[in-house]
Amino acid sequence: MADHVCISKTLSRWLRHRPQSAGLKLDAQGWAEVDAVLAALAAAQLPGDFATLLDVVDQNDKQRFEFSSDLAQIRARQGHSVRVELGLAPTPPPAVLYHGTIEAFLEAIMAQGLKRMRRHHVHLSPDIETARRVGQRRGHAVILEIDAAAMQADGHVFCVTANKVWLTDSVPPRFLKRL
Ligand code: HQG
Repeated sequence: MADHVCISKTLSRWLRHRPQSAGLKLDAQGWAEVDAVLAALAAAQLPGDFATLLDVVDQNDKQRFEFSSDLAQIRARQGHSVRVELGLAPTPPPAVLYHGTIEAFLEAIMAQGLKRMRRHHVHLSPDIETARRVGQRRGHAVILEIDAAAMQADGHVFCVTANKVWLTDSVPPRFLKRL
């Protein structure tokens, strides 16, 4: 299992942020060749067999990765800092969404709104529990409620990933409420 976490963290780094650090190439939709990923894992002294990779993708706590239908390619479902086009269709959001952050960021967030920072999108959660988990990565979580219905009425576009992360470009302060 320790191996699984290590492989998952390594895959996140390669498939979202630094493919070149492992000699990988991502196509425009973020896909890498599975064979190249297995070779890179082996070169990094990690298990480089397909069965383990299948297991890591399947068991991943947040379902961060997906295979192409022919299992020849693999990509991260979201969270990229490298330029990729995930090909997600705009989707009407639920009336409210949530974002977990920490107190230290609040003043800036309430002044500027939620910005995508180093990622391609602002990441929003469908429920408070998930938002709390996201915020807790950094300390004591503060939960913001987002008036997604009003944002959509205002022309903001939302997409949802297969693992239920809602993505949008930015959230202006007027749509944010601290819970
Ligand atoms: C904050 C993980 C100051 C924002 C998680 C957050 C999620 C601002 C941080 C996914 C700001 C960015 C995404 C502003 C936003 N001023 N701070 N104007 N606007 N922030 O990691 O949402 O494990 O890029 O509140 O579970 O924390 O990677 O975004 O604290 O699903 O799969 O700037 O990443 O998933 O941090 O997390 P991040 P996030 P994975």
